[in-house]
Amino acid sequence: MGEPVEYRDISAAIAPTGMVARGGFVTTADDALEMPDGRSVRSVVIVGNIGGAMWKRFRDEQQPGPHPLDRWTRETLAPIAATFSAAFVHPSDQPFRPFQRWAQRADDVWPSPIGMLIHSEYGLWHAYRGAFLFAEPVRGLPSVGNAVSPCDSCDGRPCLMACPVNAFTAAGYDTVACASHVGSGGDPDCLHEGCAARRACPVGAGRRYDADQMLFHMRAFVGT
Ligand code: B12
Ligand code: SF4
Ligand code: SF4
Repeated sequence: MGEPVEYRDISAAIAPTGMVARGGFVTTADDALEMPDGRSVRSVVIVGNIGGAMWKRFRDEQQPGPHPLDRWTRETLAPIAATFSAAFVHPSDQPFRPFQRWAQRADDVWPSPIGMLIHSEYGLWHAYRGAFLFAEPVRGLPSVGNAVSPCDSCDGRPCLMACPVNAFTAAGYDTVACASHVGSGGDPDCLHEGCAARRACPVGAGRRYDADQMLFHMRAFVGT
């Protein structure tokens, strides 16, 4: 067994990529997670992006071909995970790992009425780019459970009022209605300006993605 891994060292190794360590958690038997060599996973560290901090580096380094952001995040993060003897999983790896449930154990984020997790400072302008899986406990994980969701005290929940096709229903998120509006070019122009519901949220407005990042994600979503 090597030296115990410190969270602050993982965080420092990720920082130059423009991505950030987003906390971590110690697993339980219910997680039933295994390392590639069959050992049990003892702890998980989540990696994500906040606002546009990752974007310029991705645009500078991206390679031609399909799913350039998924490839770049994987090719950037997996070697960093390996230096800590951690396995790497990506949010698009199938079967899908429960990244949103993991994120809520790792950091103070909460489900918003529109499905995305909200952070009290970054609002809806953050996403997950990978998870490092460790066979050992990671030392110095940040504590969680110190804050409450901004949605609890949000006046009028403007996110729910902004969608032109009421895609957020009691039964869940209506992907078909959403994608057909985004592809139609109708007003509001969610394709070029980003999801109107997400933009209506006042929390973390200063972290909103720029036009290039917004269009990239919306085009990836509707496949254009
Ligand atoms: C499949 C998928 C989709 C599908 C279907 C989503 C659905 N609700 O049915 C499609 C392609 C439609 C989709 C769309 C989007 N997605 Co998506 N998606 C995923 C993916 C790859 C798997 C989801 C899953 O089944 N997980 C497995 C289950 C077991 O995990 P879970 O944590 O328990 O599942 C949670 C979610 O299902 C969530 N949920 C329920 N309803 C909704 C509705 C929405 C809109 C979202 C985002 C989540 C959500 O509740 C569950 C419990 O917490 C995840 C990554 C991942 N691995 O989780 C991203 C993920 C959930 N997506 C994400 C995002 C950002 C989006 C988009 C906003 C992308 C964009 N355009 O920028 C859009 C939403 C469209 C819009 N209005 O803009 C982020 C959310 C980040 C956050 N802050 O929470 C994730 C985590 C990916 C990432 N890289 O960070 N997505
Ligand atoms: S608009 Fe209000 S309810 Fe909607 S996500 Fe933002 S803080 Fe939460
Ligand atoms: S992208 Fe547009 S149509 Fe889709 S959920 Fe957001 S506001 Fe509604």
